[in-house]
Amino acid sequence: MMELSRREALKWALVGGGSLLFPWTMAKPALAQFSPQIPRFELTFKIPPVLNPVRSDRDTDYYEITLEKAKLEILPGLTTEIWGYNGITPGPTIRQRGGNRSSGGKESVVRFINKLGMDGQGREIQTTTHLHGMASLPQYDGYAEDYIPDNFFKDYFYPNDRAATIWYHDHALDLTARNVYMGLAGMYIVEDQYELDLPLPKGEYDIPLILQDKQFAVDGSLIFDDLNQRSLYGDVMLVNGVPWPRLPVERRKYRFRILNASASRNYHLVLSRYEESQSLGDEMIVIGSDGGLLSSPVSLTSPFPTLRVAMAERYDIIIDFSEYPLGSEVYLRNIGFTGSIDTDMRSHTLMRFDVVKNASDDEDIPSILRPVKPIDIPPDVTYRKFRFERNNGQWKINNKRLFVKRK
Ligand SMILES: [Cu+2]
Repeated sequence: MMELSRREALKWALVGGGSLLFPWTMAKPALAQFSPQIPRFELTFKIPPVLNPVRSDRDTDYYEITLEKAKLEILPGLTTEIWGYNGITPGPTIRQRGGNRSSGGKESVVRFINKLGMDGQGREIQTTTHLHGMASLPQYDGYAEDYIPDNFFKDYFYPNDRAATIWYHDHALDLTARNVYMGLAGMYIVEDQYELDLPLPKGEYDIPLILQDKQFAVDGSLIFDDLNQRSLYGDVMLVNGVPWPRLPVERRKYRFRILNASASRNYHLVLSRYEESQSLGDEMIVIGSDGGLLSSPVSLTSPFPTLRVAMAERYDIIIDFSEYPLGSEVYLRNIGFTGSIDTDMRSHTLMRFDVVKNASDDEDIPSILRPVKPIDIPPDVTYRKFRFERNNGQWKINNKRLFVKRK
């Protein structure tokens, strides 16, 4: 496609009735406005605060999180209402000691208190919490209709038996996309003794990167328009809730825990020394995925392959900034389909790392991270086939529709 400036694109869209230049997912309503424009790579990178337990006993840590609305300054000078865990988005990070009980692993109980109240249409905001990646018992899994009523709480019990980067988010029937988009998402990190003993970057060098895209109205409010459950692509890229942040880094290794908490957007991530194009030889080393540490690290060196991160997926990566001279600017770019209404590539670049300080580390990424036992598949195993699709506006599995009785 031709490269068009924002203004030209708008003009052409008006001429073409909004249908010529844009894929069908970008229907007319989304074209009505772009988010307020802000300069990129100026806002300070933020790390969601780590939540302390309200109490602990020998086997269990107990946490409390309140779901509430808040008004935040996300775009400079504007106020945005969000629905957040403890009034922030992303919510606080839970960093939980897990794994074997014999080596210090603990269970956790998280009390989620619903103080969200009503949505813009005057309906009670229904919510339930799913801890995505935890093998929770059914009663703590956050089924889509297992609501926490307004002004009630629910205690969720988590075994923490596998070390991994996982996340908690709203899971309400039909409204998950909206509720997560409004802010109900947070990271939950399970660590065990085995992983803590490995020479991987820790503490301030172990950083979450929660990726989201959103669309804002001129007054700063969030626009949620999923085009009747088809898709939603924003034109503002946020990392840990901050649009296009810049992170000053030292010349050493960092571990980043990447979570795609976007509604529809897939990422094909690469590092680049250029803001709007690829440089060669920039390396990300993948050490973990949804299930925790990989058996061995995998090096991804630009331009290909890229790190593909689908919605809700997590990847843990190492970036060694000692590969870059002091003063370098390194961009985290998404070279995949941007899907958004922005035609000037702004959504292709998510954040910038500024290499500002000499440093050293003695972390040597081990060639074996965690030996993974292959699964033995018994010879008499039964195979079943599930076909997921949507037709005539209905979601179906094997051509059957789940019948849901609405109140
Ligand atoms: Cu999930």
